[in-house]
Amino acid sequence: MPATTRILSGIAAAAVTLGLSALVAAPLGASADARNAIGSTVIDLTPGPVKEWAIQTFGTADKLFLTVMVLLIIAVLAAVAGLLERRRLPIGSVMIAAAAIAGCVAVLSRAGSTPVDVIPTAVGGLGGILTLRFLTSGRLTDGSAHEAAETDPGRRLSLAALGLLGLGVLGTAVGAMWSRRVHSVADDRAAFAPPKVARPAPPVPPGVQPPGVDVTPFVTDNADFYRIDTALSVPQLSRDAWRLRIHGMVDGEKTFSFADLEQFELVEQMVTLACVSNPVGGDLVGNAVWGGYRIRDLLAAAGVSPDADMVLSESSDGFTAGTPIEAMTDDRDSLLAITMNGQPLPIEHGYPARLVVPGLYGYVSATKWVVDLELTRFDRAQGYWTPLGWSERGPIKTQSRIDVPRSGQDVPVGPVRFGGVAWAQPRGVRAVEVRIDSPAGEGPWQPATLGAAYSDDTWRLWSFDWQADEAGPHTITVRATDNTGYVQTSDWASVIPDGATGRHSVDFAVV
Ligand SMILES: Nc1nc2c(c(=O)[nH]1)N[C@H]1C(S)=C(S)[C@@H](COP(=O)(O)O)O[C@H]1N2
Ligand SMILES: [Mo]
Repeated sequence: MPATTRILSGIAAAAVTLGLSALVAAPLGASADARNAIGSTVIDLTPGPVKEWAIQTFGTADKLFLTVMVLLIIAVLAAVAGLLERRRLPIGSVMIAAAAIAGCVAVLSRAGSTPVDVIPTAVGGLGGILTLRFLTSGRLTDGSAHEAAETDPGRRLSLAALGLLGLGVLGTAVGAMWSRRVHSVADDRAAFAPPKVARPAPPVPPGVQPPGVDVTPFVTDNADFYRIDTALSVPQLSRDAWRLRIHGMVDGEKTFSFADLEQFELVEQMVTLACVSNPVGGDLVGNAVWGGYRIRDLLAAAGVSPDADMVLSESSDGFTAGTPIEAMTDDRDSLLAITMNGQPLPIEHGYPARLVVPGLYGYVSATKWVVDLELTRFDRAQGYWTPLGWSERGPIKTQSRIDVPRSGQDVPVGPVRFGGVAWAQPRGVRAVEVRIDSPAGEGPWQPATLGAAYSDDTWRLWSFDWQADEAGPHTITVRATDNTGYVQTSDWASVIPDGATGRHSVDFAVV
């Protein structure tokens, strides 16, 4: 049997394994999907700096990258399994069995899995082994002596392997579509009419958006809002299935259903969320009106012990964040949010409920698909990112960004308006200054024009009118001053352990 046929047989066996397990997993849901479990385990086991590199390099496409990598690794292992499989020495089959067992272990190790969830992987593994045994059995080639020479037995074998490969791919696609149909909460979300808001967010004053310059919109559309999380498949949690358990250092444990929440006052808040992984000049920051219930009210219902100093929140897929209790209970009104810009939360932003805490990076506060709040202490518990090298506290740093000009842009000689955004929640932005340097020398810091302030928990847009008269390369740099009088530092710090510092600069040319 030629090596290419062996490799093809191995890959066909892997495809059958994946296809069969996807089909059997469809009715059971994401918790029974071994690829998902293995991918999530890989994410969890990846060292912090490598994760950070993936976020920096691929941004929101980091999961696509992981999926492609996993498929490549599977293909290589499958080729090796095919090459090693012999009629009497089934090394390839043993490899498939080992992979299936590893898949079962990964499935069982995920939050919320049950023993039934290993069935698809076991069935898939068995199917893969039978496929590989069949293709290497010689059943398709041995008969050749008796048959007319016109069907080349090698060709017959390759066609059979290709056919099985195609079936495997088809099974994977059908399984994925079927699973989405059965488990998607898109309909549940579409049917959700949020209750009446008792205290709407104050209206946006005129003048928040600088005119005549294409800076980021003051309110970020839900569709444009950055998304960062460790979820390989977006958790599908219906309002009926959702519960929030509040426990730990409390007077009495409480569990709320979604309907139970209506006993609390629904309030709206405009809050700018920021990711600790946002590099200087990056776009992992967004501003939205969040509607929800004050976490303070929910915690009060359970009665918090005075010794607790952390709220450890957990999502349905096992992500955790450790938030200082005062950030959850003081008058910044941290929310268990159920709406975003007047819509039910988008599924990828945490439907049906998530946390929104003004002033703290998302990794220590903004748990999406949140189902559990444990009152505990910083000396007893840690959130997801802390053991990976991130700081246990994550207050948002004073930052500013240039949106116009874009890097490398040509600016015609004459008057031009530049602009961007600055944030320092919960302190608020007091001033923004820009400096324009050219080969002729370093320019002075000059005040930018600030858009109207909405609140200290939201970003502020700025613009700067400039007369471009000297052709050639230029660099614009920005710095913000927050309401404590602190001027954004020029010292560069990496995003690890607690957020980047430094000043954003953009090179452009006057032409
Ligand atoms: N369940 C869950 N919630 C999560 C995360 C996560 O990985 N899983 N990531 C956090 C991080 S790091 C950030 S910056 C915010 C991002 O929220 P967004 O995706 O809605 O912008 O979500 C937070 N909530
Ligand atoms: Mo983040």
